[in-house]
Amino acid sequence: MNLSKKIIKQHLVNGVMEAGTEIGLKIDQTLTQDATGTMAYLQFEAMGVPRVKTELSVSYIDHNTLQSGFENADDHKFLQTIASKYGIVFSPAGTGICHQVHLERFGIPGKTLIGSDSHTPTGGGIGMLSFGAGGLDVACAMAGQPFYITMPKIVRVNLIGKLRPWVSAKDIILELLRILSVKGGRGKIFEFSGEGVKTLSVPERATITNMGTELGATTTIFPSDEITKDFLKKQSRENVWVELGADQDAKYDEEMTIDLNTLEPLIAMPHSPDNVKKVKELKGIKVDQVGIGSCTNSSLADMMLCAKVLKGKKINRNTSLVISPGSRQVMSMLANSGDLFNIIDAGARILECACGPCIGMGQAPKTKAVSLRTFNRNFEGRSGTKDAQVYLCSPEVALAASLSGEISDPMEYFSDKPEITLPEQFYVNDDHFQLPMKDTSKVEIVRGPNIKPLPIFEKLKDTIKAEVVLKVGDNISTDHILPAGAKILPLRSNLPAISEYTFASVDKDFVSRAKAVSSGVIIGADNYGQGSSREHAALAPRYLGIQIVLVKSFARIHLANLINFGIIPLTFHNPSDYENIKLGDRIEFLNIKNAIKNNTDLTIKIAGKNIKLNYNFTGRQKEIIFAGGLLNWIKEGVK
Ligand code: MIC
Ligand code: SF4
Repeated sequence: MNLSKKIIKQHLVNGVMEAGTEIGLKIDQTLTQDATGTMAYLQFEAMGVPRVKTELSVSYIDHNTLQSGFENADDHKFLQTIASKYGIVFSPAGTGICHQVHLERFGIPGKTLIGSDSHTPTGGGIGMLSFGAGGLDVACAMAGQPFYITMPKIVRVNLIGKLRPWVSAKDIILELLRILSVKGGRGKIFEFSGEGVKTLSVPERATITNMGTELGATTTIFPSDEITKDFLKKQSRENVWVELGADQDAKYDEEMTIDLNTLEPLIAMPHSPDNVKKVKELKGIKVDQVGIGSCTNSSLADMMLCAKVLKGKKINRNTSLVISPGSRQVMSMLANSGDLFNIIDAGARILECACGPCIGMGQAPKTKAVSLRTFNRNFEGRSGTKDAQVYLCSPEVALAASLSGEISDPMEYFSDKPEITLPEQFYVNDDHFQLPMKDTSKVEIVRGPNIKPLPIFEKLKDTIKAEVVLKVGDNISTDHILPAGAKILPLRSNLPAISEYTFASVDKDFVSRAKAVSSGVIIGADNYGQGSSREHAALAPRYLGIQIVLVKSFARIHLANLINFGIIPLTFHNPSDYENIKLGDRIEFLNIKNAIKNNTDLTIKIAGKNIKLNYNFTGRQKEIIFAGGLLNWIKEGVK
């Protein structure tokens, strides 16, 4: 058996391990972050469960830390108090980015983890089976419910050889993105094996599993071996280590091989993580801004590389370099070793240990700027500047650009690569975490005025008469559907306010158009809803009256979120019918409820032409859709 199936088997509470069918998994750990957490905890509260039923649940504050108004700090207080009330570990602002901190302090090989953040698969770096999910699914897991997914195909990624100096783990995942594209991983778990695995440290593995999300993968995982043991030992957590891996004769649904010896520095061009080129092909492009950090590349090893490379040098006068260490542990160790001095002295700007510029919370580049970032997403406008040209690359490539002021191949630009020797023991100070209390009866949950109650949605009607209020193309990300950034992110707890920004960067008239009709349909193409796990990208459209999203194909987490909020996700039976529908078309979905109930054909008529639609819902999903969403379904006591 392969490793993924071993862990799935141990946690399987519903279904069978047959690719394409629905399975329910017992979830051991959950994590939330503040931008999705407020909604997740409001939903958990509405379930009336007195205390979380997981082995561990952690609430991180890492996204909204700018505090440009009262909203963020109010949310932080709410999250702190609701964590105390329900037995959740609270990680306050400044402690670090959820995925980095979870890997350092909480993750356990062989356990299951779901997080209300799409990059939760970072945990696969230590052999955890971890999934990104909508906040409501995380709330359900905290209430002891299984987590439902479609049983994925398991792909073996055989790593052979060893990376050359100045080529990094980031280049491995960029190579996979180049080969497979942002939709190539859908419905699949990527399980790494082969002799090359032994050459990669845990932070390097975590860079790969983190960005497996960009493939659209269900998750990604590495075995738990001696290298994992050493990582956990350095974190004084050797006691949670177990050896885990695939059997010698393990079977996989698909296999692919990456030869590390032949890889060279790669870079993803604007505006998609799969728009990958060799760095040397883009040599000489002037660079205005460099960002090093995010949950992809902010480990101590990444930061030590920055310090060693920058020591005694000055960054280019026309290039701004911003660095955000991933956690307080990393920051403290950099301060203690003197490495922080080398980074600051070279001219870098040090940011808080948080998501920061990765989600447009500050550091928006100048007009038409070229910005090189070690982050994981470069969707148009995500940086805060619509016409900025954002590239994704390794810290090695980012450092070369910050010194030379232009895109440079680190293999040519630098000479010998400095040796990075990690300390035997990492500095551990868990006092920053607020641990759950036994008696929570006196805890008052504090709710600021930005925290609005959950909306109540109607049950599904028999027939839906709706109008097409938006038609979009391929690879629409949740950043398109509901942008983040310094202005909009603080409104995550306030659905009426945040819904005003739905599709703001795609079509500024969308909101008024959607409000003007009583029920709306969105037409999309391939991989609709890729990217983040933010359930607001389903909640806000539903709040604005969207009842159906009809596309060529969906991304996994967004599809689950649509169902959770009672929007019916449908696909074209014949993808070319996408061309036959236009904005303003009125569509009647006759007896849709009955059709779905009885699994009968669903057709609509547009301009005299019959268009056949596909759907594939499990019994559970049907009931959720009929109830008008998961929360209604739970309240109805169906489950
Ligand atoms: C992201 O990287 O897009 C985010 C911001 O972390 C999101 C979560 C969110 O929108 O709050 C994610 O990846 O799920
Ligand atoms: Fe934060 Fe960026 Fe990671 Fe999302 S991708 S969790 S915004 S650092």
